[in-house]
Parts: sequence; structure tokens; C-alpha cells
Amino acid sequence: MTLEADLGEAIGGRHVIVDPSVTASYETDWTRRFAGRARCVVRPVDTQEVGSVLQLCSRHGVAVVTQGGNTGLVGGGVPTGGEVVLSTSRLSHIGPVDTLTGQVTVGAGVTLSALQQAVRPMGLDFGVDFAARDSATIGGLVSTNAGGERVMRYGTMRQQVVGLEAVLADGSPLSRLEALPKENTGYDLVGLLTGSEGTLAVVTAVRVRLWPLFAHRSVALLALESTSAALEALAALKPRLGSLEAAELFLADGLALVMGYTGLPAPMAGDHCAYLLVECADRVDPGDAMLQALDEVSTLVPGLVDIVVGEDARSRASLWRYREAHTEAINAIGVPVKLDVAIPHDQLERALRELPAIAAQVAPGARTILFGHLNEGNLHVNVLGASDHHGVTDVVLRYIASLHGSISAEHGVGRAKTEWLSLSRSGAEIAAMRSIKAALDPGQVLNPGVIFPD
Ligand code: 2HG
Ligand code: ZN
Repeated sequence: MTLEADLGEAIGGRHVIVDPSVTASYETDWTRRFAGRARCVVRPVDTQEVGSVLQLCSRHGVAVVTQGGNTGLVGGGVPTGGEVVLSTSRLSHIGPVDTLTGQVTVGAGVTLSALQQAVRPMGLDFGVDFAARDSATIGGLVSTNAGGERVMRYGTMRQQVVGLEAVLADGSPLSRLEALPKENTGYDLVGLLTGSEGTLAVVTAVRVRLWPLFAHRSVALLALESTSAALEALAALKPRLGSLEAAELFLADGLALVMGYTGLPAPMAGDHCAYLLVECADRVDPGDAMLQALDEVSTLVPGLVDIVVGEDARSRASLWRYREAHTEAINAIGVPVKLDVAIPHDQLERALRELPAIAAQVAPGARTILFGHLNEGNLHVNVLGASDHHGVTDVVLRYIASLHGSISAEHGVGRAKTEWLSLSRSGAEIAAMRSIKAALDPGQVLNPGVIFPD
């Protein structure tokens, strides 16, 4: 029997897709930077069916690429040619919310926004949030250890995962969903699979931690004369505002791009070097506390030159749009070199100043758009108009490593950065990671070509 026939018997022929007009959307990432033909796309409905799929693919010696919402930015969820794409879209069950422990178990294919909508009416919230919330899935968030806009308050996805269920390459299930608060027996396999980018197992369900919902929010957009003033403002705000949960940086050229793309008017008069979007969330309206803190900070930080406050939901959303529309606005212009790096705070101002020229060494005339999550020193480096994407990646990542930064802050390594892994990880670390990969997936079935250089 062919693999397709075996798969059809295991999960139903309808869920083994070979029609190229249907498989096409699974074969390219939405930034158009990664593409490859899939042998077929399978859509198992539960952990047991995922087990059957992996067992059959292992037996036939065919590689598997797991795909959630296909919003990843390093090519880790897109085939290169001939793999089976395992879509988690039907793993979409949301279990009962345990309001006492603040936990819920959800299928890997549940979108971030579906999870938010399920728990918010119960007075609870989820700790990770970012612009791709309507498509990105919880399984994908686990696989990439996603970060986003609330890391300052809640940490990354790793801090939200209390248990999970997964299937190993040979089809055997691993289940650790009953998460006791104290549990110290052996290796932390849940932690190991978090951030493993589909190379060690297929995550099928996740038990996540929930937080008390802070229904009252205030947003302000700060205009700054320099990027160092943005850092000073954040440092002064943090001890004054316990309810601070986001601090997002963007620059004048990024704002211009977003305004051109969205048609939004300028958020304030004048042109400014840098903008810092801050959001507070609390049980009671944090507006007055935020205004008082901003008042104090503006006397302490002379480079803070203007502030616009979002009082109601509509104005808060439009202030957020200036930041969150960066990715779409960039994509609308062309296919960028897209890099996601973290830089120590004491090197951040220098990096923001030097990065455009660093990219221009390889791509003269290219446009470098920088924005990101200021608290973590996490910059998104998007270079538009470069013909040599590899050259730009190489020069930028080497520069970041020279500043003792990380070549991937929150998007992962995927296929995009395998060549540069040793800039962020030692030989001993890579050897240990390869041993783990060889032990759990000896046949190289799961996401071959992801994380490790050939
Ligand atoms: C964000 O923070 C995402 O909006 C995407 O991580 C970053 O498009 C990017 O470079
Ligand atoms: Zn980001």
C-alpha cells in the first residue's frame, strides 16, 4: 500500500489532501520567504490519529512537518519538498476551565484568540499575546516558545505551559496533562518539548496557566528624541507602574510606513525619532496612575517630548495599530529579510543606530525598519529592497553576536537561521541538542533541516 492509502485508512481519506489547489496554502509561508511541495497534507483529529500518522510516516521513511496557523517567521512549519504536512487544525478542542487552579487544557490547533475568547468571560486571561492572534495556534506557540507583547509581565510561552500531550516520531504518545503544582520526578520533558520547533515530537494538547483578567486598560504613545530616551523612560516607568504590561518601540520610518499602509493619521504633531507604546492593565482603571507616572517621568527624561493617551477602547486600539501593523505594512512593500534578535540593554542604542549601515554594507540603498519589544531588548530587523538575503542575514547576525546578543529572541531558528546557530550556542550545547534529537527521532522524521545545520 502507498503511504497515502495507509494514511487514508488511519484517519479517513477526506483528511489526506493531495489536491494541489488545496495543499498550496500549506506549502508557502505568508511572508513568501519559504516554500516547498508537500507530498500530502494530513489533518488528524486527536492524539491517537497523530500517533497513527507518525507511525506510518516512520515506517515509510517519509518526513513530517507539523503546521499550526502557518504564522511562523523562520520557515519551521513549511515543507521543503516531499514531506507530509501534519496540520493541527482539527485538534481544536477547548476543555473545561479550572477557575480554582487557573488552568485549561486545549488542543494544539486552538488559535490564540479562541483561547482568549474562551477564558475572558470567566474572569481569566492568557499571558501571551501578539498581532497574529487570530491564526497562530497554541501548539505553535509552544513549539516556538513564543514571546510577544506581554513578556514583561507574564514571561514567554514557557512560563504558561503547565503540561502537555505529544507524540514521538515512532508514534508513541507522551502525556503529562495532570499538572500538580509540585512534581519533581525526573527530566522535565514538557520543558524540553517547549521551544523544540517540531523536531522532537508533535504537540497535540497543552495545559496552560491562566491569569486574573485585568479588564481595565490604559495605553499611551510616547514620542522621544532618541532611542536612549526611550530606554530611560521605560526604566523610570517600571518602578512607578506595577500595572505596566507592554512597552513597544518603533521608529519614525516604521511609523511612516504604517501610516501609508493603513491610512491612519499621524498620532501626534511633529516628527520624532522614536515612539514607545506603553499599556497598563489592572482590576480598576489604571488611567490616573499612568498619567501621574508619565508626568513624573517627563520631568526626569528630557528626551520625552510628547505623549498621546488612549482613553477609550477605540483610541487604544488605534494606538496599538501603529505598532502591530508594522509586519503587514512591510510585507505589502516586498519580501523583507526578516530577523528577530535580542540585544543587551547597554548595546541597544548603538545597535539601533548602527544596524541600517550594517545591512547597507551588503544591500546599499536597502530600507531597514526596526521595531520591537523594548523591555527584552528584542528588535525585529526587517530589511526591504535587498537582493542578497543571505548576505544581509550573515552580516546582521554576526554583528548582533559581536554585541553578545541572541540571533533569535522569539521566532526560533527554523530553517532560516540554522547556519548561524553557533553564533548563539556553544559547540557543547549543539552536541547535546543533537544527542537529544538522535535519541528521540533516530530516523530524522520530524522537521528535518530545522534548528540544526546539515
Ligand atoms: C511582532 O512583534 C512579531 O510583531 C513580528 O514578532 C515581527 O514582523 C516582524 O518582524
Ligand atoms: Zn515580536
